[in-house]
Amino acid sequence: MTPTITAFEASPDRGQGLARDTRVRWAFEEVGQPYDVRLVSFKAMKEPAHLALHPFGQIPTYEEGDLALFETGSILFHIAERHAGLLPEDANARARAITWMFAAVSTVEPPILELANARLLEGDRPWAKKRLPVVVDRVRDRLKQLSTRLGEADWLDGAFSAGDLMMAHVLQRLKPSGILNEFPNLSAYVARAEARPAYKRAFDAQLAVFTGKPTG
Ligand code: GTB
Repeated sequence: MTPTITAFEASPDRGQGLARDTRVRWAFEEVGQPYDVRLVSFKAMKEPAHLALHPFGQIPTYEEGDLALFETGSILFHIAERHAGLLPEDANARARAITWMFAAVSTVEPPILELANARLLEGDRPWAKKRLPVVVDRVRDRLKQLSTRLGEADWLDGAFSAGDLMMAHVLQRLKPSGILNEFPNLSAYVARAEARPAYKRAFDAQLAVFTGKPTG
């Protein structure tokens, strides 16, 4: 059965690939699993039919038969568990790759989101100018730690895994800020991830929603 995911009908990033359906599309492309997409408006995301799938009224969701999932961490894990290509066979290496998936969403993504919110949602608050450097420093600290761990390696733990997919997509959100460029090994890491054919297919598919032009 072909899984169906949801994505923004009109993504605020205008097809830059920053919305989280991109990471799910990318995972499908890495493992060669075809998928369908149902586009939803901001209004529909808050209505009962969508809330039944996603209690927080967000995208993406994942449906396959009578299984419905939300949260990209869980969706990626589900895809990676059921198909070869995103998690190593060796049990310990697999556990470490899963650890990087968690690290991406629970340790690296939060300060990056805080920065996005500080800039986009709170920029006009009276305290915004004072707070921003604190938030930027928090992101920098986290990137410094990640950069040290990655070192000169191509990927976080051996071969490319779901952990790298998640981490690279999380880091992409920083590109407009310029902070990523302060860490050349991390920008090279993201560029390496973006050069993967599977990423390109996923990116083109989400861009096609914005341009209205079919891919392929
Ligand atoms: N933790 C959840 C997950 O990983 O699945 C978070 C899901 C989430 O934040 N979804 C966002 C959403 O539905 C879209 S991706 N937001 C609508 C709402 O909450 O009402 C976040 C996103 C949105 C826009 C941009 N952008 O424009 O650059 C980037 C990322």
